[in-house]
Amino acid sequence: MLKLYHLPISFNSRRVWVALLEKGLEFELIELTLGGDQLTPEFLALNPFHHIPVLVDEDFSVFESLAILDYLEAKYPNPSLLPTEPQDLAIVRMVELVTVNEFLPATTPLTRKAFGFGEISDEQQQKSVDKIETVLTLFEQWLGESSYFIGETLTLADIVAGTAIPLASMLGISLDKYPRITAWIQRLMSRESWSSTEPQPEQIEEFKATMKKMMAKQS
Ligand SMILES: N[C@@H](CCC(=O)N[C@@H](CS)C(=O)NCC(=O)O)C(=O)O
Repeated sequence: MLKLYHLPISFNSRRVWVALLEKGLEFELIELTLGGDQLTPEFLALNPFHHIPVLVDEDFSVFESLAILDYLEAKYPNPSLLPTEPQDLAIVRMVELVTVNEFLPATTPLTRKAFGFGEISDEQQQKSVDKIETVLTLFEQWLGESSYFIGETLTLADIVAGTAIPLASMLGISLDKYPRITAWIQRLMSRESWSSTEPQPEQIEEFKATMKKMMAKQS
């Protein structure tokens, strides 16, 4: 059976978890705390960079969440989560990469501040907010009048962006200016794959405590 090494509050692993559910696959979840259990020889053999998620499929293991999503799509193509039309495929890839390379890094300083892990300057705060607003403006435009990024079909674009974008409002960035994104988030949250993988407040608190302990050890 497929095995997913993950942490429920990780955006990087939740996108894989949602894809497994959307594909209706059977899998086992192996939860790490990231409080040091990612540094064991057993886990380092799966990913020398000690990152979750890792997917193990019999004797083959994959790390890097976007590579895992591609593997799942190629190996278990039904239901399909990737379009074949060239422009649609380009949009899916752009949404995935803008989410991981632009949106999530811009949220990092704001998350650290919100978690009480450090202060940031007004300039840094504004830079992050501006970058997030640029992503939101683009996604609002790309969603257009459709239910999902690619018409009426859920794709990897919705999974990757839709498990990350709600963080903007949690960090105090209002989504009022983005009615299409707001409706799309509601649509996604009504899916079983989203509601059943929603991080719980106690899991967030537990993770904060683990991080605080690790930061104290490092200082
Ligand atoms: N680019 C990687 C990023 C994975 C990643 O950063 N995972 C974090 C949790 S969100 C992690 O495992 N951190 C533990 C560590 O660095 O030791 C992916 O998309 O899979």
